[in-house]
Amino acid sequence: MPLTFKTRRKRSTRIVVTVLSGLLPILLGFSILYWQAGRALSQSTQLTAEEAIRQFDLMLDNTAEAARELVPLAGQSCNDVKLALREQVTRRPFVRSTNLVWDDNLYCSSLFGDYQEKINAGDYTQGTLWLMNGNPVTPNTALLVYRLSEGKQGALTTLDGYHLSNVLRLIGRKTVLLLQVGPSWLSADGKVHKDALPLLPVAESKRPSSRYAFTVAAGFPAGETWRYMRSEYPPLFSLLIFFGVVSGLIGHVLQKRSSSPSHELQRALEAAEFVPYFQPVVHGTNKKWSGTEVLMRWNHPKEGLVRPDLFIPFAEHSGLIVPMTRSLMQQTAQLLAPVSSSFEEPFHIGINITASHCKDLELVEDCREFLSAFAPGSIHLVLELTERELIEPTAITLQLFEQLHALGVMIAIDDFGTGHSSLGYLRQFNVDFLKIDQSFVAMIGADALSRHILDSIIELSAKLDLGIVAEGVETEEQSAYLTAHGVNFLQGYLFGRPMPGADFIDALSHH
Ligand code: G
Ligand code: G
Ligand code: MN
Repeated sequence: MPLTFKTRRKRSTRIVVTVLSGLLPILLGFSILYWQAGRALSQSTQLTAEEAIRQFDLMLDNTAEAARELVPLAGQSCNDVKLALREQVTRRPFVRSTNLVWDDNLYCSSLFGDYQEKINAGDYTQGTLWLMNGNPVTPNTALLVYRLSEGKQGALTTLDGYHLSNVLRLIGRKTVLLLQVGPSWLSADGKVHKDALPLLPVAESKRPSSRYAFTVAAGFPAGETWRYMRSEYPPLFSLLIFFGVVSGLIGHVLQKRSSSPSHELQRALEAAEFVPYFQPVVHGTNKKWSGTEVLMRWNHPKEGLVRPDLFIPFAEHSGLIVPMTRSLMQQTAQLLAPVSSSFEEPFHIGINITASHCKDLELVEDCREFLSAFAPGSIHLVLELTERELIEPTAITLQLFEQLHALGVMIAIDDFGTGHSSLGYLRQFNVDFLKIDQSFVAMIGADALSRHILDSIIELSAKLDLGIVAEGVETEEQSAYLTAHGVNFLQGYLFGRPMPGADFIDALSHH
């Protein structure tokens, strides 16, 4: 059934909206936290890299100082300067060895004294720094060589890799920290590598020293942002989830509040809680039952019988009035069709229709189906349209009433006298009956002026050749007056109250 499908979709959209309103603050908060974590990590790597550069610069200052003091000695015989070389090694904490160079020849070293080795300036980055993976004395131990060269004179001083990797380890701690000199780089484990620098996808910071020919790279491996968030933000996560739940609840409550009446009506419609009550309409002259008005009642599981004035406005607003009326017509047909063959004259069945029901041609099909349930010619279907809300004469409504008339459906103006329908309106919609509002019937026996109004309405309908139904007849006096003035049909507590279908069928057999 398309109706249930509609409900299910509505329910699922409600769930989706609730979930979204709960997820939105969580997702938003989560992205902000992710961004914040990225910033914190970037700041951390920048500071770490700067600190490492500061430390390396200080160490190299020490090493460079030794070279500066020794370079004027280059060219003198090794025996004469050997002690000066060793003194630098002893005095300076970061100097491991010192060497003198003449014309690109290393000829004197603090360790061996006289020595011979060709120097290749190309090994040194910017001619000054060479990161080696050890030398003949200590193979496989990182070594940073500082070269100072002035003409043919030169000095080489070396810095032990142990100091360097110590800095990487101590300052880096959680950060991956690398020292790069030309094509080689040193990792915190003290190893010198010649391949490409490893990728540091998270918060990478690469900075050169402004004073020496090296670069420091700091960063984190992939996934560090999540690890950081997991270790730092659990309290914020709980807060986010709290906000999400609150926001989801608010979304849920707001939706429930806004859609509650129509949702409840929809539920009631599916549960078949809307049932027809029947009030007899009698002939003015012989008081025989000539028809009935079908009145909707809500058989509410908790509230009991609910009068239509309390829920019809909601039903109109939500558009449910159409399926509700359809259900009422189906129930009425089911109840009355079996007895319709015993009707001597066409029995009038009045169904209340709201203006909002006349916006399309759907009503025609409902009426056709209703009529087809009865023995042909056994009933007159009368649609009661209240005068308080008139129908706009648009192309579609005119077409609707044309088709209804072609089907033999009759039109009654309900609560007549309380609204303001013009004569043109009555003709345009081919009205068959006027139902005089009970407030005018109640005037009978009161002052003369009120009676005049009632008389004029009766006169008018006679002139327009319309049938008249008087509503709210409660006394014999009213009944006698109306009959005397030629009112064709009477309806009211005097003849019968609105009653359930079974009671009505039962009572019908006695009338
Ligand atoms: O007696 P009762 O309380 O049923 O009627 C109250 C009002 O509700 C009346 O104005 C009547 O026209 C309206 N009403 C009763 N049943 C229906 C119905 O099925 N559809 C519509 N649109 N109005 C109804
Ligand atoms: O559709 P309409 O507006 O005509 O609705 C008829 C209303 O009048 C219903 O609420 C019905 O219960 C009520 N009614 C029917 N007969 C009488 C009556 O004799 N006296 C009073 N007070 N109300 C009546
Ligand atoms: Mn009515």
